[in-house]
Amino acid sequence: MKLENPSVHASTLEHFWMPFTANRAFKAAPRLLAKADGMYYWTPDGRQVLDGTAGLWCVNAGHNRKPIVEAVQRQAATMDYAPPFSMAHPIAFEAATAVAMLAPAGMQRVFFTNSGSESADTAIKMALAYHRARGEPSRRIIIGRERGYHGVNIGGTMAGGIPGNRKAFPALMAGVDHIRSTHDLARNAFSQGQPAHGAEFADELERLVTFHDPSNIAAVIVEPMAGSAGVLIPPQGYLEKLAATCRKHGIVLIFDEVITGFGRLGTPFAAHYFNITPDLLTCAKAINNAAVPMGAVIAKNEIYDTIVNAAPEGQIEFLHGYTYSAHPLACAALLATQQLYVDEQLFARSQAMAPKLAAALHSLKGARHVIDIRNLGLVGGIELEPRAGAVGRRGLEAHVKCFEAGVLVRFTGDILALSPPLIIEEAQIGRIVETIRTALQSIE
Ligand code: PXG
Repeated sequence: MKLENPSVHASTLEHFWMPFTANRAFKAAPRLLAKADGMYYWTPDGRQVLDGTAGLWCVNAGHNRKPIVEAVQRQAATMDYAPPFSMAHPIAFEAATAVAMLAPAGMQRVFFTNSGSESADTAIKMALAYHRARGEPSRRIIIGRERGYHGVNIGGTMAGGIPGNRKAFPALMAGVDHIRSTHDLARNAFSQGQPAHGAEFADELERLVTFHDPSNIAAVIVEPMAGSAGVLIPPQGYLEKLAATCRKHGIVLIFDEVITGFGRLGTPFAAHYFNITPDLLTCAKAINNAAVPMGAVIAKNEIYDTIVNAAPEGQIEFLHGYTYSAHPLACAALLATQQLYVDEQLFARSQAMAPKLAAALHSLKGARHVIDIRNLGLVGGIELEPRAGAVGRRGLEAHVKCFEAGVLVRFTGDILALSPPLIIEEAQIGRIVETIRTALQSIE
């Protein structure tokens, strides 16, 4: 059917209620992207913008890569959609196998979702279902961490630790508790890689476990490296302590790897980077280069076996799933993306470029407004001194100045974040960092 109402086609900004956006400010001065290729975006008026953020931490292979584009086109023309409940299509199994092959040993069961938020909520449900299947249904408390981000669905909102995201929803907040953030500027400012101080922040988990009693605690969910709340790098020894406490008390450890998954730290997952195997691992974004919405929860085989074997034969074991779980287009994009990661050895490339990014970033020490610089893998964080009485303004203004100068940099409050596609060249790293330096000079 042809749309007859011409207003449907008229270009207006008012109808789209934008996510995580100051709608009124944005619509007064929009920043739009209309085209992308490799390391670059283009604005509708044809201005080129170097992508320092891989979209939103997700386009790890670079934009509009031909093998991915063609795989999605082929799949769209072959079979647009097939139901995933008590039915399936072959590439769903191929896609799960590709992810399982990359995952840590013993974690070869893959549940598909459509986003990082859905992955967080799915993982929380899996942890609760697992304890129930094991005969310990009293384990219901979920422990997150201050400044943690696990998306915006109900489970992720309650387990998350960003006050602004939580404050309007007090009724959701029963049954959760939080350990403190590891951010410690006084001791760790300008650390390179993992900071030396702060392993003891993990001791708080032991305190909460004692306080609530282990028999009531289902899971701990943390980002191994927290991205969206401002690039918070785990102190040396911290994750090891968290994992040991979980193991000791039979608590399910969930790593939220929505940002760290698929090469961001130079390894398939942060679990490999830190050599710690969680019980559940959530991912999304770079799983298929963000070409089609997709996420996944990777479960320990034992969790799958426990839940599945607890149900009577012939009954659905885990009453959960999405209409678009393992969507054929998303699976096609996944397979092409994973092949591209292998063909171009992009995880190794990420590892090789990490020290170059770190050196360039840390050259900003002493630049105007900079109070900390953090790095891990192909991730950088630059913390700015907040302007008195206007927290967050400097971050926003730096972001806008960089965008006007042709470089896309992410900001969260007064922290600038970098997470470029893994195909980035050294000269492009230099350009990003010099653009930031100039932008910081030009703002108050
Ligand atoms: N977990 C983590 C660790 C994330 O970073 C999500 C879950 C949610 O994923 P979805 O696909 O539902 O958005 C994320 C998402 C930022 C920024 O500014 C980061 C995210 C989302 C929005 C902004 O860094 N990450």
